Amino acid sequence: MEHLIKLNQKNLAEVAKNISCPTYDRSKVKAGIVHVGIGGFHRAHEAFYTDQLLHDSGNKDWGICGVALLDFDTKIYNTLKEQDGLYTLVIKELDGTLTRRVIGSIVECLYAPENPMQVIEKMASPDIKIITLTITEGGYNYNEATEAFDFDNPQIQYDLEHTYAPKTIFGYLTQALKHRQQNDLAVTIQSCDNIKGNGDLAKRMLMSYVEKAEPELMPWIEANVSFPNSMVDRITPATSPVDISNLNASTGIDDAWPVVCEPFHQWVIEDEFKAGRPAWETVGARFVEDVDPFEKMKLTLLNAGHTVLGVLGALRGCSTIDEAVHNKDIRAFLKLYMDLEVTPTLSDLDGVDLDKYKETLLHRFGNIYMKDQIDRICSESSAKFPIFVLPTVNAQLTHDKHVDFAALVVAAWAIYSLGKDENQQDLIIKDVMHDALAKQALLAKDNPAVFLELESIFGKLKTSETFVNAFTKAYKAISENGIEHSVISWNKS
Ligand code: CS2
Repeated sequence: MEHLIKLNQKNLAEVAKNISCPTYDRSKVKAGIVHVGIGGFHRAHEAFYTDQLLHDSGNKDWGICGVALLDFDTKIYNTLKEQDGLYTLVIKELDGTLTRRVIGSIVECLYAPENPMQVIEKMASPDIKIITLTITEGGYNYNEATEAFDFDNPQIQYDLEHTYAPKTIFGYLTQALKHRQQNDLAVTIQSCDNIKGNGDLAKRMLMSYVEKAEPELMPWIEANVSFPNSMVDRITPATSPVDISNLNASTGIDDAWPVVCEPFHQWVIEDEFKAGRPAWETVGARFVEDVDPFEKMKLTLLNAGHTVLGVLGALRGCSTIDEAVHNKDIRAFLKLYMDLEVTPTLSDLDGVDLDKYKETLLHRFGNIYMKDQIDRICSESSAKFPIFVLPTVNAQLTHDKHVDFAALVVAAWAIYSLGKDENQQDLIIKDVMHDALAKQALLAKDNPAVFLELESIFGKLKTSETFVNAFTKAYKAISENGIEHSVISWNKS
C-alpha cells in the first residue's frame, strides 16, 4: 500500500502516468452548475458528460459545484473534498474489460448540514446558471394518496420554521430563488431523477412549498425559472470494497471512492434553459421537444425491469441482478411482462426500435461483471413501485388488458416485505416505509388484498376487482408453491 499515489489535484500529473486524466486546466474551470446529490449515479452520468465536454471544448464556464445535502452524505463529501473533487470512473464492459478514467468536472464541493448559508449563497450566485438534482424518487415529497406535496413530513415543517438553516431541497431552493429574484437572475432547475415528468414534478412540489413559505415569489419563479424534463440512464451499482482494492492495486493510485458503471449511457433533455446551458449534445446527450415518451419507456422497461428482477430474485435467494436475469424462468417472465403488459402502453417513440431496446436491456442486466446489488434495486421500493410499475398497471386496467405479470411482482413484494427469502434467510430491507410495509405484510398473510391498502403507494388500486383478484391469485401461488413454480406457471398461462 505504501507506494500508492493519492488521487488529488497536486498529484494529477503523476496519476496521469497510470490512468487517463483530465487534460484541461481545472484551475480555470468555473462552476456554472450546482448539483445536489453527489452519489454514484451523478458521478457516472452528468459529471461524466460534463467532463467530456470540458475536454472537448474550450468553454470553461460549466464546471460543477457538488452539494451533499444530507447528514448521511458526510463520507462522500469528505472523500471528494480530500481528492479535490477528483474520482475514477470504472466502466465495466460486457467482456470484462475495465475502462478507467479520472473525472475532473466537479470543481467545488459543499456540505450543506455544516454551512447551509454557503449553499444558499452558491445557488444564488450569478455564475450559477443551472441547479441539477439527483435527490432520489422519494426526495420530491409527493404523496401518492393525496396526489400532493406532503406537508406532514416533519422535515418540511422544520424548514418552514428555519428559513436560513433548512434540511430539505425545498427550503434551500426557496431561499436561493428569493436571492436570485432580488438580483433578477433567471435560472434552470433540472431534475435528473427517475420520475416521469421529473421537471414538472420538481416544479409542482417546489411551488407547493413556496406557496406556503414565500408566496410572493411565485410569479417570479413562473417567469424566470425553467424546469426541463429529462430522461437519464446509466446503471451504477454501489461501489464495493473489492472495486476499490482492485482499482488501487492495479493502478497504484489511492482513490478512496471510485464509481463503477456500465458502458451504456443515455440522456434525453427538453431544451428549456432560462440562463444558457452546456453544449451537452456535442458529447452524446439528445435535446428534444417532448421527453415524455422516452422517460416512460425507460422507467417502465429498465427501472421496472430492475424491480421485477430485484423482487423475484431476492425471494429466490439471488444477490445480484445478473444472477436473477440468468435464471431462465425469471428471464422469460421479465420478457413476457415487457412484451404483454408494458409494450402496449408505450407510443410516440420517434426513431426508437423498441424490440432492440428490450433486447439491449437484457444484455445490460446480464453483465456479469457489474454485480449490481439486488439490495440496491429493492431499496426504497415504496417510492419505486408507484413510478416504475403501477403506471403500467393503471394504463392496462383502463383498457381492460392483462395485468397478471405485474400483479405477481406486487405479490412477490408483499411476501418480500415479510423479511425472509425462500430459504428463510433474512432480507435487508431499506425503505423509509419499512415499518408500515412489515405491518401490512403480516396482515396480508390472512387476507392478501390488505397489502394494497397502503394508499400512499397504491392509490386507488385496491378498488380494482381485476387487479385484486390477480394479486390474490399470485400471492397464494407464491405462498403455496414458491416463486420459481409460480413464475413457470405464469409464463405458461
Ligand atoms: C435502478 C436505477 O434504483 C433502481 O431501482 O433501477 O438506479 C437504475 O439503475 C438507473 O436508473 C439506470 O439508469
